[in-house]
Amino acid sequence: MAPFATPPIRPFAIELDRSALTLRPEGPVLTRRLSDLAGLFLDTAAWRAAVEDGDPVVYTVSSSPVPESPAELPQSITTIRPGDVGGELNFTKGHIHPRPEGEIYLGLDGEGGLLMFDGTDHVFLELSRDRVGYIPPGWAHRSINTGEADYSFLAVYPGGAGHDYGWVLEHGFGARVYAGSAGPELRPFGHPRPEPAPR
Ligand code: S6P
Ligand code: ZN
Repeated sequence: MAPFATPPIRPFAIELDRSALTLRPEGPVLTRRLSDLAGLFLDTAAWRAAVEDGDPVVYTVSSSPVPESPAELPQSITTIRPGDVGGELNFTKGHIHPRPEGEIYLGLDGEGGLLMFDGTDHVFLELSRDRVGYIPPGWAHRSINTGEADYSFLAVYPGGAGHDYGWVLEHGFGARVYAGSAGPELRPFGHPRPEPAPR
């Protein structure tokens, strides 16, 4: 058998609860509030006002117990609440895998999509229920709730890929997604960077 960085876990079944949008057995659950998304929305004044006005939860990430270790394939369900900051629709922080490895998303519920950026080109994939999005190695990825209810998707990713959030603060995503009068509107930039958030 190949050597493992951590002892391999035994085979087991994972139940995807379609109504609770959780995985069972459940591993760590992460909650991200608006204050955790400092420096990411373009309208810094609107972001600060919303943080001071209750700092709402923007998304949760509920994982199975498969560890983030090399050679494992962890999974998680992300649920993004609906809403916007200065018109920019709620999103996940977004990251790039420092070890360039691919990832699979499966849309579960609600309306939303996947914005990807390789430092030059950006691609937006609408990813509603039962659509599978493929994130190739080397592409930063962020999910966006474009609807009026919660948006959920399943992610399956290489456990040794890692998550670099600083790259996104530095490079952005090449585009932002806004609430438009006729639905979500993708606005590519050259846009100004948001002011750095106060520490
Ligand atoms: C992990 C995968 C997802 C995200 C989750 C939250 O590689 O892409 O599980 O971690 O959607 O997004 P973020 O950008 O805050 O990690
Ligand atoms: Zn990822």
